[in-house]
Amino acid sequence: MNGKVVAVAGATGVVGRQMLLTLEARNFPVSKIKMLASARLKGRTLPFKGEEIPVEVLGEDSFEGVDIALFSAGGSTSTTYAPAAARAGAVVVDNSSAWRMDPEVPLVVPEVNPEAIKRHKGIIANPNCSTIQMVVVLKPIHDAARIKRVVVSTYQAVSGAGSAAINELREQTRALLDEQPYPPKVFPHQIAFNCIPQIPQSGAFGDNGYTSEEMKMVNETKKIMGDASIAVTATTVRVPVIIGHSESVNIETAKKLTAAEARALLAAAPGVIVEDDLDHQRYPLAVNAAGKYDTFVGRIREDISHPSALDLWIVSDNLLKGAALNAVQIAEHLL
Ligand code: 25A
Ligand code: L14
Repeated sequence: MNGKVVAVAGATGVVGRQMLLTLEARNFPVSKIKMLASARLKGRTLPFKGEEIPVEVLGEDSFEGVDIALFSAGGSTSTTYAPAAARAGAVVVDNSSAWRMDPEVPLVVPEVNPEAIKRHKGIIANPNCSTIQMVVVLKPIHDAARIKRVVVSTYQAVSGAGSAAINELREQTRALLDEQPYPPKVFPHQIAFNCIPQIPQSGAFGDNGYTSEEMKMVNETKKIMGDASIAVTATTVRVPVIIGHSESVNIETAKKLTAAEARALLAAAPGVIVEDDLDHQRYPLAVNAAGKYDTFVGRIREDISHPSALDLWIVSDNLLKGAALNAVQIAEHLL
């Protein structure tokens, strides 16, 4: 038995459940698993490797003997409990935004900056989902041609906002098809048959007019890539998709890359699959990326409005590479 004691904080959530499935699917060496959630879920059980494990209430005393703690229970929970877990001797991999921009905390995408992991002092931050799938594609392009500026628009799935948001899209779609009213609850406007340019749905806009999701893409990209000179602007949009974030990305480089050169660089990049066959109408789609570990890129072309820029379409499963898988990959590096 040289497996690890692993705790999952927020185990009952949409991301927490994918963490459990990913630990199982990748045969992570687990000697004991602790399922942690809020008091509301007390008495429930969750399956792991064929066993039903009782859900425990998350508290300061939950982490005795825990080696690795995966957190996905929101920012305020991580702010309160991640330091307690680290003090108890666990290494925390935190999915929330609470610690990401703390200069003492590494912000890691293993395909991009694995070397940052060893600088941790007990907490490692998992980046924002939209940022993760973008930087795995930016990294090989930056190494080859130095990125000067990125302009991105996202098309984000409702699962990023949790299980109540998934229910709202499903129930509202059904209601509207039946010509019944369904007033929005999770989202500020109707999400069925619509697009909402505000993520998170509950967040205020900043003084500069950007949302916090947009500013995460700006700031986290610079930190993960280790290059504050990369200029980024983002518009993040919620669309009526259940799983899979899509992104339209324009990348201006110092050195010109042809579309063929970019395609070759991306075909060799870890965690990236080029899906770009116009003759057969093949390009990345959210419904195909759902359930997959890779980040898919297509519609790779030279920007006709600029001498040295590319346009790309990037899609990945927001709950896997965007959250649970990236966290488990970080934990694998800790082994
Ligand atoms: O804005 P915040 O605070 O930063 O949080 C944003 C939310 O985004 C998700 C995560 O939601 C988070 O709560 N999230 C975080 N990182 C993400 C990422 N990288 C991400 N999403 C995408 N990508 P979630 O639904 O995935 O998970 C929430 C989990 O956290 C547990 N939790 C919440 N508060 C807690 C806590 N655990 C311990 N202590 C606390 N104080 C939460 O457990 C869940 O596991 P739970 O017990 O609160 O609820 C579990 C299930 O209950 C149902 N449910 C949800 N909301 C309600 C509800 N039932 C009734 N009423 C509700 N209002 C759901 O079925 C849920 O799965
Ligand atoms: O910062 O789609 O990780 O609502 C993840 C889910 C941000 C919002 C994060 C979404 C959140 C995002």
